[in-house]
Amino acid sequence: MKFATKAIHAGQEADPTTGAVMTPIYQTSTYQQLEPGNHKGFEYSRGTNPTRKALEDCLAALENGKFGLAFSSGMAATDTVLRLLNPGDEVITGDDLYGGTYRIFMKVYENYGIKFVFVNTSDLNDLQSNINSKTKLIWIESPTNPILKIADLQVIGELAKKNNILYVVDNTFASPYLQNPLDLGADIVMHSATKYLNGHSDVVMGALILNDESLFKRLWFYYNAVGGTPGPQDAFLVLRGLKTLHLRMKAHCENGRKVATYLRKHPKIEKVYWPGFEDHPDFEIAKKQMRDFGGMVSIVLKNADLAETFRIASRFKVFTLAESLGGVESLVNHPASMTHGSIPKEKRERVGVVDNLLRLSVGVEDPDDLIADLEQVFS
Ligand code: P1T
Repeated sequence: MKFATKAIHAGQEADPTTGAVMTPIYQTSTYQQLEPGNHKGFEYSRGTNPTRKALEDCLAALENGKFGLAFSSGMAATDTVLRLLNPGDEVITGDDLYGGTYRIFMKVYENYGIKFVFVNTSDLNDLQSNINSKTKLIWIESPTNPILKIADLQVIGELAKKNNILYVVDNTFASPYLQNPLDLGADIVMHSATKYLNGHSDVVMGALILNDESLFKRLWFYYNAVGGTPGPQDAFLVLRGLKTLHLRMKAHCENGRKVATYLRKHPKIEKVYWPGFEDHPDFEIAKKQMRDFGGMVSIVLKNADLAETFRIASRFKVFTLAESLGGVESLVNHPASMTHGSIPKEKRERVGVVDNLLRLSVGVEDPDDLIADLEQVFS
């Protein structure tokens, strides 16, 4: 089946008891057993729930994987992967990352004796030269949050395989509509389903998708044992959101291109980060592994200090100043003080997360209204 058909149908059949076409919200914590162990595949909703199972099967289909696991947040999904590690292990990851991912690495798991090495994931030599016998995990965001750097997912996959290292790709910024890391060698795809997958900014959720059954069993153990799993109402909402993922992503990409192109010519903007520009340093890799370039655009304001940047960020009327991304509505975010505030200033500035950087999540409103909003902000 092709993407749009899977987005609408995968994992979902008419309800066997009533014929309901939409998967019901199975709002139950537990399931009847006729005798101990004799049940219909569902025992207790921390471990399994039919609404969540439909969502997990749909997510797996969209990422071309066999197994899907849904979590109560993207961070809970990340945490579950990190539980596979042991003290003394090393992780290679990117120098540009979501602030919460940096925080769980450095402020939670480093305390358990795990070492995190931050490299420029667009530079394969930097990545390769940091691999050693203790390296047990490579964690990649592509496009990165918020600088929109692109890593060559396939080449990193080959490196990971050769060195027997678990390889995870956080595919939140691209969504499975734009790229499928499992097809490029990733062992696990991670998502903040809060973003494009749900698409309506009304749920916080995470997901892992993978192919290997023994790895799935290890992850499922922590999923059930620790219990960071979402409720059925949220699973229903994300399942509904997925039905329009392909339509929304097309519109995000079109609007993203228009906004990025407009801003690039604007005299008040010093720099525009968007991987669809032919002179973006990673454009050729983006073109090779992505179907389009997405709706995330980051900008550096010309000659603006922190106070002026705050003034500009507060002036938007159609864009809303808020954390998060990937919803139908356009958002503007100030990474240095909001989403990436937990990264030390000197570390974030080294990769470009400066005080005068704003990140736009371009929504699916009429692009003329988005551009008119930018026009009034910068006039
Ligand atoms: O917020 P949560 O669903 O727990 O997902 C965390 C997460 C993981 N990975 C990436 C690439 C992310 O962007 C996020 C969440 N990011 C934001 C809230 C943000 O505004 O960037």
